[in-house]
Amino acid sequence: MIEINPHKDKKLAVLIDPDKADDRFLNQIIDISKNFPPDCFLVGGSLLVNDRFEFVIQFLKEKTSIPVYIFPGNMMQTSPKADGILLLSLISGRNAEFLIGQHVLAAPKLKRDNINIIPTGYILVGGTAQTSVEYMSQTAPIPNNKNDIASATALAGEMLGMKMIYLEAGSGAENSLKKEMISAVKNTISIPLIVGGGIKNAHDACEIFQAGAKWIVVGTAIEKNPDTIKEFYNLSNNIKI
Ligand code: 1GP
Repeated sequence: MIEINPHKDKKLAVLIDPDKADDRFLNQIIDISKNFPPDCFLVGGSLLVNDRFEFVIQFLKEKTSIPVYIFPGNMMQTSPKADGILLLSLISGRNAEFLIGQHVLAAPKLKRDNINIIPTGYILVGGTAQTSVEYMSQTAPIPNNKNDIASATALAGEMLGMKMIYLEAGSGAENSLKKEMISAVKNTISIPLIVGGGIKNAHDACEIFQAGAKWIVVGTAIEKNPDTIKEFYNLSNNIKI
């Protein structure tokens, strides 16, 4: 993902949860993306109940030329059909399974698949309600007012060789992350910062970009109304709305 549009300073990733993406939704996304293409699609989810993961990746690959990256909820979510994978290590947590265990299980297949791997330090930040990631990973998120802990965690991730830091409020979070925390992390690291969770509109996104995020990830808002891709697209391309 790092090499996608290297000259753009604000990038939009649309998160597709295969369980929530029926054929009608996917076709809507493809239609809108013809004129308002996001910089990439991310595919994945904390828990996938239906068997649509491979299908969604293949569908997106066949219908668009927009890069498709896997955003794995666990290491069963891999596919050679994707352009790459964010190899997430949940560095805010202390659950060895999500720091390294799942990666050991997936490594041989990822090598066989010869897939582009982006080592990503994944930092979960708490909000008002427990999120799926928090529950599924059985890890405590960083409190959302502890900018120093978030910054030190991100820095440790960079020092360990991560290529990106993903600051996550959790899918469907009531509020997106506070700009003070985003700025603090941004000012501490020199690798690109991705921010996601609870971004509902261009106003939220604008604040997050201004605070220093290179990428925003939007899922729920687009599931609720696919047309919101247009406003996120305009913002990430510096087009006045
Ligand atoms: C979840 O950050 C992403 O991992 C997207 O969150 O669904 O709230 O947009 P939303």
